[in-house]
Amino acid sequence: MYNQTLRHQEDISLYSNAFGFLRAPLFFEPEKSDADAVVTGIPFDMATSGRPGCRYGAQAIREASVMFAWERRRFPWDFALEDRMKLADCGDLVFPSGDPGAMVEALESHADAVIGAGKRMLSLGGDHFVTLPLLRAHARKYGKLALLHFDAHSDTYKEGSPFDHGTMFARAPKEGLIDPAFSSQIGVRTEYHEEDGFMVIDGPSASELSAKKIARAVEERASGHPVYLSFDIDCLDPAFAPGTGTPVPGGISSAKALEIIRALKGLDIVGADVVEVSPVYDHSGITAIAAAAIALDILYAMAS
Ligand SMILES: [Mn+2]
Repeated sequence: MYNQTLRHQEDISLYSNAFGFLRAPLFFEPEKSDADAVVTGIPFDMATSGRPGCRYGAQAIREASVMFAWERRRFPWDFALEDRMKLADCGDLVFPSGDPGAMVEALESHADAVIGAGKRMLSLGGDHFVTLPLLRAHARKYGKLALLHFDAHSDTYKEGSPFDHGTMFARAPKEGLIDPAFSSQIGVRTEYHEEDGFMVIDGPSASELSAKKIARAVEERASGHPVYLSFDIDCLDPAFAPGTGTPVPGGISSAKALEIIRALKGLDIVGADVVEVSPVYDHSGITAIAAAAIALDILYAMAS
């Protein structure tokens, strides 16, 4: 079993052996660990409308994350994550395959236990549908949330089955989990409707505006409310993230996404996920590497 010190032993190579996200220790009962933040993989892609395969996403992000584990104080932050946040990885959610309803039940009860123990969650998808049960658990603990949503799609589509990765942000306001009036969507470049009530900084605007300007607009919108950050990797242009189910050309770069996250100051980010990484469509692991960097900067933003 790993412990925190192993990560820093210089004679251990970064890539070998078993490991959690950022080589964090593996705890299969995370609510009993002394970690401040818990990483959970969710190997679920049954709600995908396009190309499947993101059930393998969490494992690919973990594997990519080891490349960032050697940096104690991550560039360009002015503190080291481990000085403010103890991290554990509880592996992947266990649920009966072929039963999306059972996944929802398993994820809600897992998230209730982790959040109930006072820990923050970083969840690695899986398809974007996993955000809905995660929002339910977070709203039970924190009340109505402000959503900060990075995506090529609004995911507010009204049609679809009960398990559809394009419908969560139509359902979440109806269930009272999030308030669009406090919420922002960054990078959308497919059809969306203003009457859904979100502040949308669309793909071209997100490329053109400065990261600071975008971050200030998001903060103003969410001010005073607990924030749930959901990052669909297809927010990035397919040049930076080809390994995803529903890629849409015209997105922001990985550099811009990192700049926006790093510019977020004083947001109370109570939970986050990075979803829709589909390694079967990836090349050279670039999508998983981008997702791992984004996930790590989200943890820094949580801790800042
Ligand atoms: Mn999405």
